[in-house]
Amino acid sequence: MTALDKKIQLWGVGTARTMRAHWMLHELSLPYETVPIKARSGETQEVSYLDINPKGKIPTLVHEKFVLSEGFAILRYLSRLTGNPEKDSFQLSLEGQAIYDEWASFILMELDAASLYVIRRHKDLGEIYGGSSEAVNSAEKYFEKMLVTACREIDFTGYLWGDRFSEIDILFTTVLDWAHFAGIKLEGKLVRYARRMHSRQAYRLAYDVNYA
Ligand SMILES: N[C@@H](CCC(=O)N[C@@H](CS)C(=O)NCC(=O)O)C(=O)O
Repeated sequence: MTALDKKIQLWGVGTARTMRAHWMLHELSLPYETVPIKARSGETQEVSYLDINPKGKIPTLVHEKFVLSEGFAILRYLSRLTGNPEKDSFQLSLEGQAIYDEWASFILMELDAASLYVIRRHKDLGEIYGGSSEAVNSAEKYFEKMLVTACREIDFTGYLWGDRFSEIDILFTTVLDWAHFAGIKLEGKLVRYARRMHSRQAYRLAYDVNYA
């Protein structure tokens, strides 16, 4: 039995962060079981789930006995497990891998954690984390500034990193989707890039599972 024959289970649906793992599994055509628990439904705090992921967060991947949380770690694990999506020579180079790390850090830290998640915490989840229009306004401005600055030189007619589709496109597209959902207006070239990513079959299949 190879690692690829072992059962894969993915816990969590309903958010941009869970979408990342579903999308990757579909890109890789890996059969898996979805356990459709949702954020703030109480399901993430049930003892049976906390036994699997004590952080009480989704997504969590269970690959037979191996348990992994953090969406980006899940994407990296699945990529290493399968050797896909295949990388081009730039993507395999030292500089290419450094640029990968740069994009991943930027998307996860600046666009996700420091901007969109701040907006979510202090707007929709204000009852839990404290509502604050000041925090929301400043996070929106920060998001736009970071996005414009990072994207100024890029035409977005290809993939975000190198010449092949990668985990970076999954991170970036899900952040753009989240921003759109949060009411942030995106530049035309970003909208066109996101539409192209949305037309991938794996995106559509994952979307149906994640947002069913
Ligand atoms: N750093 C984690 C964050 C995961 C996270 O915060 N997930 C939220 C949903 S987007 C969650 O599980 N919330 C649980 C709850 O509030 O019940 C990742 O990127 O996977």
